[in-house]
Amino acid sequence: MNQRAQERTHFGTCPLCEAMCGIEIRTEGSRILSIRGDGADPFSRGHICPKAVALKDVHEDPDRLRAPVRRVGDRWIPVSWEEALAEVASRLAEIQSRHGRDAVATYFGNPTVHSYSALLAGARFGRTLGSRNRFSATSVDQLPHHVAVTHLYGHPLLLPIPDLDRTRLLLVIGANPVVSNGSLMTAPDVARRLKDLRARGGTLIVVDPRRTETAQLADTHHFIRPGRDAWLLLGLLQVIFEEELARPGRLAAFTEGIDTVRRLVRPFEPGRVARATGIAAEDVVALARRLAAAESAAVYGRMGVSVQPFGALCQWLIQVLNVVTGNLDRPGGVMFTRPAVDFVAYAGRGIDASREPRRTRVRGLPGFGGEFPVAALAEEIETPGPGQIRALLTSAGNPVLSTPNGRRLERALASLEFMAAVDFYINETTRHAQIILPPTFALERDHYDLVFHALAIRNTAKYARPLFEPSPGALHDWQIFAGLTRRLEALDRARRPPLRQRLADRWLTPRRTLALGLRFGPYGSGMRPWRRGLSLRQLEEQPHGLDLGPLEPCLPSRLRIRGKRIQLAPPAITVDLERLVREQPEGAPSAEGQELLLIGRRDPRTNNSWMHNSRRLVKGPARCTLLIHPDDARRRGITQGALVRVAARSGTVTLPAEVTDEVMPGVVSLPHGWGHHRPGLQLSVASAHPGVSVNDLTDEQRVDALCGNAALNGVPVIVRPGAPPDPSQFA
Ligand SMILES: Nc1nc2c(c(=O)[nH]1)N[C@H]1C(S)=C(S)[C@@H](COP(=O)(O)OP(=O)(O)OC[C@H]3O[C@@H](n4cnc5c(=O)[nH]c(N)nc54)[C@H](O)[C@@H]3O)O[C@H]1N2
Ligand SMILES: Nc1nc2c(c(=O)[nH]1)N[C@H]1C(S)=C(S)[C@@H](COP(=O)(O)OP(=O)(O)OC[C@H]3O[C@@H](n4cnc5c(=O)[nH]c(N)nc54)[C@H](O)[C@@H]3O)O[C@H]1N2
Ligand code: SF4
Ligand SMILES: [Mo]
Repeated sequence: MNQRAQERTHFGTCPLCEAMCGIEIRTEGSRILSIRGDGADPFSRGHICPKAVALKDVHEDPDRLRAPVRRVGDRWIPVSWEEALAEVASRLAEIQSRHGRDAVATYFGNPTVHSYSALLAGARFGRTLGSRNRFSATSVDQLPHHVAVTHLYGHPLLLPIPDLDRTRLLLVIGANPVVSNGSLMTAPDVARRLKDLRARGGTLIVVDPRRTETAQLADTHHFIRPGRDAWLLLGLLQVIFEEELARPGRLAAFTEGIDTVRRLVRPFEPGRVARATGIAAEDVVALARRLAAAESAAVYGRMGVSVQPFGALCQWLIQVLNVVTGNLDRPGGVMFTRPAVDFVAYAGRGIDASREPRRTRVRGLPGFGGEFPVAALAEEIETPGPGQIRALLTSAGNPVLSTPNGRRLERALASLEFMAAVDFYINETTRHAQIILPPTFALERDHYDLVFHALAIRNTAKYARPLFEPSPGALHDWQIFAGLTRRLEALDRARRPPLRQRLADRWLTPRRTLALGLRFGPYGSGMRPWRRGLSLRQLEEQPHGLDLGPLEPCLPSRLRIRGKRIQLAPPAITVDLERLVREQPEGAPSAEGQELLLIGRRDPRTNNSWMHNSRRLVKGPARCTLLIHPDDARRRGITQGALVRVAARSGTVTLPAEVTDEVMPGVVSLPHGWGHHRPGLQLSVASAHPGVSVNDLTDEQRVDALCGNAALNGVPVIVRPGAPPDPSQFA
């Protein structure tokens, strides 16, 4: 045999964020020579960001676990897969038999959504486990979007997507796609697409408490006081109705409740809105007129308007604005996708959002889509009584750094009877596990974006074969979940479905499920039922992906609600207007007030909490800094680069200040995903660049009461010149 390893070129999809960039990877044997953008990918056209190259670092990372480990005291010792899987299954089953099914909780993190096989097998495992204590990163993220669109359109994934390449006006509220690369709007190379929008005479308007990288590309940027977006959105609607500018067009034929909206928004006149938001009344009026007059327009709001106390109200108002201006389901407006695996179409009728939700045991927070808000996790572990959580399985998540009040969650994790993690790093969360089950990394598995094709600004489909064979004995996420599911079934007859079902489940691997999903999808030319849709083979023959065309109007048929009529003013959401007026005093916080409002930010070289072990992503000046306006800094005697102490109800952190007028007065900003100073991590690079965790300041008691989503933005904090770091902080 030829001893020299062969050079190969492989085409795949970057699995790190929602942009689905095509990548070209050259390898020699098991070595990665280079990672570049795939110029032949019809969607991403060669674009990548610095993180794609760091895939190599994670792949080669010596800190990454390759085999299961068990914690003995503060040491980790290797165990066989058989032993590890058997122990996890039997401990979970045993705790459930003593304390009931709900005593075992699960938390699924963000990378789950980037792996179709983990998603499918994880869901199956959850059904077999049978606990209602399911949590995920959804409730520190996009939960309000799902709630709003389920009420309006009948399915949590019927999310209208900005028709970015054709729109004439894009209003971006609380999103920074130039850095985040777009979210609930898969749009690779989004910065170029935004520049193209302006080059074709279109308009980009950004509303954000920080003059972001996206704002710098915009025609207009408005600062807004954190958390006051609902006021702005209500004000825009008020002007549109007051000036008779509403033009729902063909949508009127299947939309009810427009008059209710008109009545509800009447009190929110621009003067009041200005006092609440800090945006001048004439700017509110001008913005409303512009939106109404645009040939086509898309209002788009993301994290800034989701993870705040009125997230669901905001997301509903954004939908309403798009409807009353006639921009829903219109080219250049916001449109529904038609993905090649079309789970919305298979769903029949979606979730009935008007049903009274299940509520958490301790605080009574509402559930949604079969899970509970993660802001309730720590108290559900700590509060004794029937239904108390005594064991936890986390997968692809790092809630100690990514959910509010990480300090409290850490204490709660340490008090569990048992914890297991499906993850390949020993990080701030998994260090609390007794057993860690490490799956293969993304480059060793096949890839299809089940979720993000359904959220993309164009219909495309792309399947990638694994770049590398998994190393001998390694298991994929889905195989770990299948193994746990099988063992739980074997331990307990009551969990065992009938034989026929079990055989079907065995046969229906994630890959076969994907193949079937494609076959039943809307694309393909075959007339025979078994030749319908796309075949997986067809996709395999197109390593750069298939372009299936621009988004197309599809209403009302695509609605998943009874009677195919949109109820624009669902009472379950509109009641929240009372809370808004009650809880948000109109004026600005008093000038004497010592408090500043803390917001988050993202950085081009981070991916939530877990890529800081890549040297190329952490090198250079520290990026975990507190942005503070010069006036606020001066008043507190804070100078550029000096250490500051930031205190909130949940805790205190100390970090360098970056004095800049890029944030508005009264607002400070900290990125999330840092805080690698905890003991017991196996993250040698990250631990040398620890930063502090913003979620040691955020508050698990601050949620959007309507849906339970964490209110991570707009946290009141006190900022003082800082002493050197307090050693107790590192305990
Ligand atoms: N580089 C990088 N890219 C990422 C990630 C990452 O960690 N790093 N994470 C990925 C993930 S999981 C997601 S969900 C997406 C998120 O994608 P985005 O939502 O686009 O990302 P953010 O940077 O959180 O943008 C939120 C914006 O809201 C602003 N904001 C804060 N509070 C308020 C407010 O009260 N009102 C208004 N109007 N604005 C406010 C912030 O200043 C910020 O600019 O990014 C993804 N992409
Ligand atoms: N304050 C504040 N907090 C935030 C945010 C914010 O803007 N501000 N953003 C929120 C958002 S949008 C999100 S999505 C969450 C993310 O929250 P999480 O999903 O809880 O956290 P991640 O940092 O994405 O952690 C991912 C974990 O998955 C592991 N991992 C990576 N790939 C795989 C894989 O293929 N399989 C398995 N099993 N594990 C894998 C990594 O090692 C890491 O431990 O954070 C949220 N937290
Ligand atoms: S933008 Fe997202 S998908 Fe594209 S290369 Fe960067 S991390 Fe990967
Ligand atoms: Mo996210």
